[in-house]
Amino acid sequence: EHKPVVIVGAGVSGLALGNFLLREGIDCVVLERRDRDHVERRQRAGVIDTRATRAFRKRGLEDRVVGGAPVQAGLGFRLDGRDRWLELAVEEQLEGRFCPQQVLVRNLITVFEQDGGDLRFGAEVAVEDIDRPRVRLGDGSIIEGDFIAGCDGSHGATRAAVPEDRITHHSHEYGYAWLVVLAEVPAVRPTLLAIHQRGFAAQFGRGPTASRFYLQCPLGDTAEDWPDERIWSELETRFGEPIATRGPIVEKQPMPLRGEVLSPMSHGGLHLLGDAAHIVPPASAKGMNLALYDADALADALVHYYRKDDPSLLDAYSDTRLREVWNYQAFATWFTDTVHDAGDATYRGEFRHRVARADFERLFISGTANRLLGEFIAGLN
Ligand code: RFL
Repeated sequence: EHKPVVIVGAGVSGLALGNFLLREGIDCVVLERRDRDHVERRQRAGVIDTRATRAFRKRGLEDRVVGGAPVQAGLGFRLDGRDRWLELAVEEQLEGRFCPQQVLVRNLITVFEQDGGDLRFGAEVAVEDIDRPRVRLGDGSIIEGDFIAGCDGSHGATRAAVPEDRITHHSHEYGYAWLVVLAEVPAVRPTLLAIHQRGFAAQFGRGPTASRFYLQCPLGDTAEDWPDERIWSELETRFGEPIATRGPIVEKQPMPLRGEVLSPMSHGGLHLLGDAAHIVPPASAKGMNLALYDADALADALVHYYRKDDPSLLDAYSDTRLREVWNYQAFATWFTDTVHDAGDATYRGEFRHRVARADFERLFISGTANRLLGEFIAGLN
């Protein structure tokens, strides 16, 4: 008799895994501590890349789940206040979509419920045992599973349930922060990345009426240091052009940029996915996508286990995922450092500044460098 796969957390990784397992007829339950409204409103990422789109397509879910305009064939930079359009040579990149994370999450919830999935909101999980998988809910009830999928983010209960001597935390601080701003302003261009001596800035559309703005700022800055007027004028300086409309700012919060990897990602009957296992800075636009690749890989491994009685893919889950996670950490550190150092020379000095400029210019000169960036953006490297 099989027990369910207990999925902790209804973010992108938990909901994607739940839907994948449901399609394969594998029994699962998704447990989420917040209420539905909170989960459906949480605005974060904005791009589903090619590889993640294909994971939904492979299981017949693309049309029901992935919405939004196709991504562009390149990236729109402003270098020292002037337009520099970087055309990307990788055609496959164009299968990605501008899909705000909360739209994806809402679609995943709808489809999971339409297909008869067991999803419980307001269900805060405490992990009782990871070797004989067992969790306890707030009301004291116990759920046993064949496996626990830890999809509960970087402050969740599953990663914390692993004894310290069985897990290694690798972390990296970038040394600067981003002021993360959400405003009711339509994006003029789908992507705008400014490299400027005063620091990096960016604007990304989040649906037709909202934008995310990012402003590089020193570690330790608080939201109070950034009155709305200062945000707008600093954005205009770094973009080198006026902001057409200044709509209401609905959220602003400084976020130190960091990378983190927990190793291994599997412990007995517990497998970690998404932010529970690894963090990449938003500059890489890979956080949500890595969470989706994890769900894709774990679903494949579980199908193999249940259908063919073959645990080999499950046993290999951590090693295979970590190889790829480190590859994307490598991309994230390179891309993040390049777009910051190519602008502000004060953080890491004139030498790194010039190296970063060379790294940046190479993307326009070398087809090979351009292709490599395109592969990472598509998620196909
Ligand atoms: P999630 O989506 O945070 O979901 C975790 C869920 O677990 C629940 N939970 C629990 N449930 C039950 N019991 C417990 N004990 C629980 N503890 C926690 C939580 O309530 C939550 O619902 O994690 P997941 O699935 O790993 O997905 C990861 C992504 O959400 C994350 O990587 C991205 O949002 C990162 N990210 C970006 N990623 C991109 O790919 N592109 C971007 O442009 C991008 N921009 C961003 C971002 C993250 C941001 N923030 C706020 C961290 C911009 C921002 C500002």
